[in-house]
Amino acid sequence: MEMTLRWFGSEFDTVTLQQIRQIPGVTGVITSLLNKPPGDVWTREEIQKLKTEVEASGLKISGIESVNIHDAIKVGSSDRDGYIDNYIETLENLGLEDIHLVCYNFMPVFDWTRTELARERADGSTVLAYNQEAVDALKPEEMFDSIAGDANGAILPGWEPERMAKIKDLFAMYKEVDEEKLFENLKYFLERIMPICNKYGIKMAIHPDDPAWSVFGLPRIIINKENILRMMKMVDDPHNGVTFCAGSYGTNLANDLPDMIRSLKGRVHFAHVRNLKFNSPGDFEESAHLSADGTFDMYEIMKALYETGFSGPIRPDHGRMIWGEVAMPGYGLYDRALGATYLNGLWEAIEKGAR
Ligand SMILES: [Mn+2]
Repeated sequence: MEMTLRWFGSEFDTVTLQQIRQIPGVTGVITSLLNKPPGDVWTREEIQKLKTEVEASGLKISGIESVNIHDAIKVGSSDRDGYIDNYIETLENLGLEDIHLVCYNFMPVFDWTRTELARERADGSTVLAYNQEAVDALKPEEMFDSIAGDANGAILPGWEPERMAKIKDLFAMYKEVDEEKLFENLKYFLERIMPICNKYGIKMAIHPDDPAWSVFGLPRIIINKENILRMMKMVDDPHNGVTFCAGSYGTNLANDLPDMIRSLKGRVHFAHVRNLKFNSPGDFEESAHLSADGTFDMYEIMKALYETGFSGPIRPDHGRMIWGEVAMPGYGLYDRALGATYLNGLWEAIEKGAR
């Protein structure tokens, strides 16, 4: 296991590499070229520049989150092959720069969905939260406006204003795409990229859909054990793996998180570990990482990772806003540093207990 933190790049992140470097036990960052539109090739020069900057701080790039998938690939339109070629070129350039982990998702239209970015908790901290009734009351095109005002001026990944401006066109694109079609298009994409992943040892790690069910009638497939195992089998290559995001799979209380990790042994390439506090099955908020603050048993989650021989990068996920910090919601320094330290503590205890 390697402890990391997500970092959006010096242009976009309020947290610096120097600050991340001072969190005990954090040795790498998970980063991205945030201003690259999906479908564009990441050049070697651009990747090198990012790498040089990260390494100058004493950290390393442990993986990319994300190289986003163009909608043409997700809907399977006739121009998808050109975008897949571009994706392959990006993977090749990453491989040549010695980067071997790529997180991505296959969610139609919306990336992760929350109804509140700053719900206040009893201790005065603010957190991201989701309420199904609030989603049911909104039209999809209102979703962006409803959350953009709380973003502290940050551009949320997956919620870029230029993308949201075209939301009606995006919905039209997905009109004929159901779950089966989405599986088919994912298979087509993976089969084409696997040769390059094998050549350069690049592990592809699909991020689950969040929340783990259909929103606004759009199909969502990476939501539970049955579907993720189907995906692993459908392209049965060790480079076809998952980002095990506890907070995303955990949105559905029917998902047994430690059991899912065990069933994915050898295919979990990257882990996002965080906790949720459920107020009812349709209403949850992103609590502190500590088991006692939320609904999940974080010890059991870390134990399942340990016992299945997980050796990839792990990162604390969305943190609370605390101590007056102003940052991109979920991505401040303080609570994620507490999360990393707590997860490192759990891991050390599990590791020493197993001797
Ligand atoms: Mn995640």
